[in-house]
Amino acid sequence: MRINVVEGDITAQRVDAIVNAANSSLLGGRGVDGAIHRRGGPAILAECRAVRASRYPDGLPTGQAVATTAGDLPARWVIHTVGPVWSATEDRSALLRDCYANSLRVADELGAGTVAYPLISAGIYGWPVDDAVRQALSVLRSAEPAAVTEARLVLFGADTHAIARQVLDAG
Ligand code: AR6
Repeated sequence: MRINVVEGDITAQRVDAIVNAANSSLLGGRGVDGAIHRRGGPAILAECRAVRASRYPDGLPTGQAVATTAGDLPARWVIHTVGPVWSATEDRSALLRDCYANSLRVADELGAGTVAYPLISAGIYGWPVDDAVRQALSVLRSAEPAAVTEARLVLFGADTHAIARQVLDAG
């Protein structure tokens, strides 16, 4: 699987599946979640409600992932995952890594060839950008999916992209 790191808006990516940094309610929020629901239209929320009612009445657990339609977005599917809130006192990186791995597994099961990820937990949930990039790359680099041939990490804004480039350049 090829890994590409780009600056951009995930809602504009022409890929088979985009990953959403959601919350466990699956009912939308701010950040990338808000942008995906806004640009994808009401079909995404309608399917989120149905998925929640049938499979996750208590909400989607942190680290898990589930797919819906991508509505009006250029992608075919949105894969919703719930990142951990950053903690300075507790190491929650296993949950963050689960988000990348489980989203990739769901994408692979769908037969998606290309998947775009935002930098999960690195906004409202407060994860330091450099470590969030390191965790993402380390999971994706060790993955061996059957269907997915490209994972794209989409960094929002020049500052975040610059930090990601530094992490990449540092190896
Ligand atoms: N495209 C790509 N990345 C984006 C976009 C976009 N359109 N918009 C923001 N980002 P965040 P979290 C970046 O806060 O930290 C929501 O309310 C952003 O700059 O979206 O996992 C949910 O409902 C940052 O680098 O997600 C949850 O309640 C990254 O996406 C909570 O926020 C993640 O920032 C989840 O917080």
